[in-house]
Amino acid sequence: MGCGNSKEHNNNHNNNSNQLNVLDANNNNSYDNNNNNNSNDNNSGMSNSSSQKRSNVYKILMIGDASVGKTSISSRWVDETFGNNYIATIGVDFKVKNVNGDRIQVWDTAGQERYSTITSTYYRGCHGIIVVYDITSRASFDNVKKWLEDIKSYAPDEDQLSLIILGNKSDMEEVRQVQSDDVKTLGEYETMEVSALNGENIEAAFNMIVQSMKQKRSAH
Ligand SMILES: Nc1nc2c(ncn2[C@@H]2O[C@H](COP(=O)(O)OP(=O)(O)O)[C@@H](O)[C@H]2O)c(=O)[nH]1
Ligand SMILES: [Mg+2]
Repeated sequence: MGCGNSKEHNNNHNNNSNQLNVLDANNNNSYDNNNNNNSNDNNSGMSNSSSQKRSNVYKILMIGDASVGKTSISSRWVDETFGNNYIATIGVDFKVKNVNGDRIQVWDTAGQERYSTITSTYYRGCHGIIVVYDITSRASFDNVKKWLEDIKSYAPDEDQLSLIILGNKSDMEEVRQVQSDDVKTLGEYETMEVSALNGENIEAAFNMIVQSMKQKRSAH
């Protein structure tokens, strides 16, 4: 079940557990705005899982270098907006979107990716991981390998995990540094190019990972 425990990344973190529900103060209203039938679930931070029907909750993590568009992708899918939020993000938090009665949590890192302080705490209990790179940044693509290694370390039971690799900013074709085919060199993964800006493939990408998570859950 879930994503493992195992080793810590480095030792200057300690940690986000007190910050887990701190995000952009401007953005408080966006949580769970797709949930219109569960009024006593206030959905801030981690404390509410006991009030949820566990079997209907899925946790997806957004992973990838800073500035690749993790937050933008999450906002595009959950809030159907782009660009006017998350001015300064600290800590980690999640948003929830209801999909046919399933509650999909999308956990977003907020700044830690710059300092390699994403640790096992963040990976714990996840069902899906979205690894994001930026098609206009070769470095962000090269680092996908590092993120995949992290997943191997922190999520030992990969069989139980749904994973998709997204190349974001497909709207910026003219400054592309990563060719569409390059992602195949990473191995056998589900991949897609998306744009949080114009929405291309965002719904398709989340549909794919949600379906995969549901299949894995129902298979055992
Ligand atoms: N052109 C374009 N810019 C994007 C896209 N997604 C994000 N950005 C921009 O890239 C920058 C970083 O996005 P952000 O979501 O904060 O990245 P994060 O650090 O991975 O969360 C911001 O200036 C966004 O407006 C996209 O699909 N297309
Ligand atoms: Mg972000």
